[in-house]
Amino acid sequence: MPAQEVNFDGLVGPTHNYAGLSLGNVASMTHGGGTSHPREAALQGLAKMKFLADLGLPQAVLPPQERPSITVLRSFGFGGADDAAVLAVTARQAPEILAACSSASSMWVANAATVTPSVDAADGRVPFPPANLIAKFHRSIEPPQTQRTLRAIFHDEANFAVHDPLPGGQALGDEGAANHTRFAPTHAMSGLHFFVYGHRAFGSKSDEGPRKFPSRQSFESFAAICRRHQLSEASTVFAQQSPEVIDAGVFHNDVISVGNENVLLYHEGAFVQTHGVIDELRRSFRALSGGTDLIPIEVPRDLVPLADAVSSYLFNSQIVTLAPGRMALIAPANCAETPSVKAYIETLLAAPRTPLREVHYFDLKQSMHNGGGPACLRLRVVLNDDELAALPPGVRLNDKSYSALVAWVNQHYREQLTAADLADPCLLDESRRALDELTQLLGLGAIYPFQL
Ligand code: SUG
Repeated sequence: MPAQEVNFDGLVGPTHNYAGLSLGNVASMTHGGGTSHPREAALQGLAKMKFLADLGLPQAVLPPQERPSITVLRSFGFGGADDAAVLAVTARQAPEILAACSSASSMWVANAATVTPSVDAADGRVPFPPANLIAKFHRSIEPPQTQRTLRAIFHDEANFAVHDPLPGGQALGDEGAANHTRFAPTHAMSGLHFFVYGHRAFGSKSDEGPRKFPSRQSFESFAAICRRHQLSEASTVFAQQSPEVIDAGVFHNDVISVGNENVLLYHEGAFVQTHGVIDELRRSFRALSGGTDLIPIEVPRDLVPLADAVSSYLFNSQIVTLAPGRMALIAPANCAETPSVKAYIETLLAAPRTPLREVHYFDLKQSMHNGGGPACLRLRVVLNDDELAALPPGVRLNDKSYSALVAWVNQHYREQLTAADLADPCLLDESRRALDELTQLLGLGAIYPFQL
């Protein structure tokens, strides 16, 4: 059956702010304490979605989470007569917890789940295991709402299976699709799944991991997902992310490599024994696809130093298929502003040996300042025609829904936010009003704690 890749992009939530919450994420660490611009952030994300939809690519949206999360604050014992009192007492006693519970981090939906298409699944359904995001407190509170949201959108149990997140704490730390790449000759065909982990929870030596920054994704979490999704051994390849790149600020694999169909763009230093990993991917892909060759594109250090790769977010570009054998790079504007990266992209597009033919730069600076580029903002879901028809139509992006969402952002989002604003009870009310209206726009019914 025909199938297409649908990009589900996370809408930036009304509390988008810079709290410096992510150790190991250089942009988040650098911009912590700055003033954010939630309206601009949401409009930048929508502009990227609209561009992809206009290219003829199926595009959909995922709603943000409710923040600040009063549910989580109450569970920590911050009490009061009403929600405004809960905010006030938290702001007074533990502003750092209020900041963490106010993050709009659910916008980076590449971390929402690890999705594999039904063509690869034993039971013929698309599985959605919400990532537990256990490595960072502010993200570890996302999975319950992620699960409710996914259940509202992928409600048709004949076609979709929304799982529980992995249990197991740190040992099973899971960051979702940010560390997973699927290769296939075309999206509709059976695929090879590439899982990149930062560490092994069991049996590894202490000198094998990164020294400066933590690794978030464990080998064991992806092994569990492979078992749950019943992926065959022949259809999976595992690789360890290089500790050196984690220490340079590569907190997810999608900051150092990106794939699409039969193409993999990666930095020379991305993996432990990169060349061995690429050989294994080539062999496995050839065997699984019945002879199609993988096209690995290695970006050498001497053309793009690691620091430029991290600051420009070259590898957090999306690669999308425009027509058979023709792909485009959807890149952050920062790439055009980084001389080594800009020159590299120009050379790459001029080379006839890859399907990459065009580049489109996007100003996503609001999200980028927290370490989220084009690829972080989207969750790729390959859906066949039946599965596509089972989606609530309101989540698809088209001219009409785009205009409605832009008007919705302009009506409800603040122009700017600072840390002090997070304690403002009006911000909570505004956010809830916005989300309540959004669920109606998207046709999702009640999904948030304040609506239930
Ligand atoms: O988990 N930043 C996110 C960025 C996630 C990017 N996603 C992918 N690479 N797929 C993170 O580190 C920063 C929030 C703050 O500091 O306010 C943050 O959570």
